[in-house]
Amino acid sequence: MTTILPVTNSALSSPAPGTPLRRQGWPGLIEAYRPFLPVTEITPVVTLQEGNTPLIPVPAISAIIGRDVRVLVKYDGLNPTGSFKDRGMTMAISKAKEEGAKAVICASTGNTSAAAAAYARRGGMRAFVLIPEGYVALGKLAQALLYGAEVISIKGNFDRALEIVREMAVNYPVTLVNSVNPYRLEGQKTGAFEVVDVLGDAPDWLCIPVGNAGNITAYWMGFCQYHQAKKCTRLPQMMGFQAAGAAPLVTGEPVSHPETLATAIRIGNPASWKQAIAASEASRGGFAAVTDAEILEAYRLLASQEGIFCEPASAASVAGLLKVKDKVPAGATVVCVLTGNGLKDPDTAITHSNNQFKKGVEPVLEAVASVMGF
Ligand code: AN7
Repeated sequence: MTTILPVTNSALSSPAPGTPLRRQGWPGLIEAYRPFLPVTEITPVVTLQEGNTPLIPVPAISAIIGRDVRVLVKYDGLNPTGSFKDRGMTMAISKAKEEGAKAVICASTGNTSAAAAAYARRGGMRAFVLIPEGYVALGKLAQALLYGAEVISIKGNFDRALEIVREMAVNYPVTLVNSVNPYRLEGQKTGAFEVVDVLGDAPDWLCIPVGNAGNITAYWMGFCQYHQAKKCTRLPQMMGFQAAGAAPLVTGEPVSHPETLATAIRIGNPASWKQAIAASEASRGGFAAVTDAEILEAYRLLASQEGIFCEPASAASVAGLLKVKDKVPAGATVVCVLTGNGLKDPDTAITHSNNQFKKGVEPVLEAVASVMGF
């Protein structure tokens, strides 16, 4: 006979970091990291149990770098809506609800819109999303629509969309949930906490794709806060990578017409520009640009050699690491953040897979065996 144990509140409290039970009892990142977050007992927590994503060793990439460098990827594409934006959105939407908001708005290259839509609807709010027409990957648009967002596409790029929603939030009863909303970064900093909780300390390098520069800012906040709390003994060097056609932090100038196949980071004037520079300087890190060809190379490598499907923008972190691999200290531990799931952008995968499937084969055993080469 099976004994059914009563469900207790302990299943909802923060599990001890690093224990095997972590995943099983995971309550979402607000409950898991409550002491580090600006929430109170009256904050209505809107959660989809985001966070606690795997930190996966990538031996093929480590081997390319050599010199005993250990590379792991923080696979944040396994969050509920398929990107790291869920970390920020659980906080932003919970706080918006606490403040009585009825509607939220964001500009987005796609992932923010999907996360805002999911969390806002779950929290009982309207979600308005402004997207650049023709430059949002299909999966992201599908999500925003199905979650029930009110989607508006503009004949302009992300930077223009962000200007518009910032003004909208000043003039109309809608709460802005782009990363200029400080609660977004508070939620996103938990990515750094999780990396430290699993590794037992901060890595030597943290490689991260940079678009609007919110996430690099948030990770740095997280590492610094954990360092102050003595959860880690050191701080990582923050290495930010941008697409070559949208690399204002590398060139030092806003880009008025950003272009890259990695549409998630097709951003020319990052909102958190100053904070990102500060993080890079304080950590003795840096910024570099990677071409679309280099992004695609890393994207295919991750999938075909490691079994990890991320979206092109996410692969910029690995492309960047490979580009500057000779600068990695021997024996270093490097974490690359894979911000979004590859399923977000099936078009790019199919167009750039370098692989073909055999079409139109007769439905008989011999014909199938023959195309298999037997
Ligand atoms: C997969 O969704 O800006 O430097 O509107 O979707 O914090 O902007 C997305 C950005 C990296 C860059 N990887 O992060 C949006 C949006 C993926 C992304 C970034 C984004 P930030």
